[in-house]
Amino acid sequence: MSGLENYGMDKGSMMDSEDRIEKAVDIYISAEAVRDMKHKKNTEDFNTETMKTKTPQHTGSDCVRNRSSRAAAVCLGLLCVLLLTAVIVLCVHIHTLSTNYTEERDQIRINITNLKEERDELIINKKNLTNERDQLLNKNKNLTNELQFHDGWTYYQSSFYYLSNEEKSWTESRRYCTARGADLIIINNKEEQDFVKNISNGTSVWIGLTDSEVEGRWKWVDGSSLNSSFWWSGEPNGRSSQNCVLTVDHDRRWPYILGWLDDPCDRAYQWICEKNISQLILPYEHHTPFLKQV
Ligand SMILES: [Ca+2]
Ligand SMILES: [Ca+2]
Repeated sequence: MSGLENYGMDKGSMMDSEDRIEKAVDIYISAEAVRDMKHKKNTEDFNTETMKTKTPQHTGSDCVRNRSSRAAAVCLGLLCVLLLTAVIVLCVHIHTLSTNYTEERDQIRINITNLKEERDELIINKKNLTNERDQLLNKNKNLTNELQFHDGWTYYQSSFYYLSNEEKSWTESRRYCTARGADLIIINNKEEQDFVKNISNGTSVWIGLTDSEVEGRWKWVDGSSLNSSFWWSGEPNGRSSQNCVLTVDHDRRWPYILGWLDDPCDRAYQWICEKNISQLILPYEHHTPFLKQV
């Protein structure tokens, strides 16, 4: 009995021991599991904390880099746009300048052409003026040579006048004048009449006025009609018997007469020749040598 009991007891003890062992094992396993889980949890918590600690830093740097990259790209784009705009503006400006320079160049060429034409005209004008100057110098030389024979002639308002010392008929008097490239005086105005009065020195002189062609139609020796007249009172009065005119200024024979008279052309009086300066300027070979026979 005791043996069985012991055996029973031992068997019961053994079973308890096994249960305890199993329980202990279970507990151990549970503890290990709990420990593993705790360790795992701690590890996860650590990783989580690490992530929490590290993630913000990692994310901020990327954002900064991203922003910097975008800013750089934007700046680069703006710079490209600015450069492109500058290039376009520069090209337009260069094109405009080129167009302006082309127009100015063409205008300058036109001006140069015009200036060349003007220069050529001036050269021709200079040549013509030089020729005219030479001709005038030659005429002046001829005139100077003629004026060397100026004795007895008086210059007044573009004409030379010659008062004769001798007396001749109207026709002979005129012939004397024309033989010297002159003619009997033509009195155009009061000043010339007064001039004649001054140089005639109280004598009566033939002037170049006649109505020998048509009675009463007075004409000067150059064919011009009578405009200004200085007839003495009652003159002309000779009709067809008196066809030539003399001017009288306190002549000793008629001291009371002061003016023009018609008188017979064959009577002898002094006379006055007149030659306009323009006749002296005519080509020397085209007129009668002046004054050489005075
Ligand atoms: Ca008459
Ligand atoms: Ca008369």
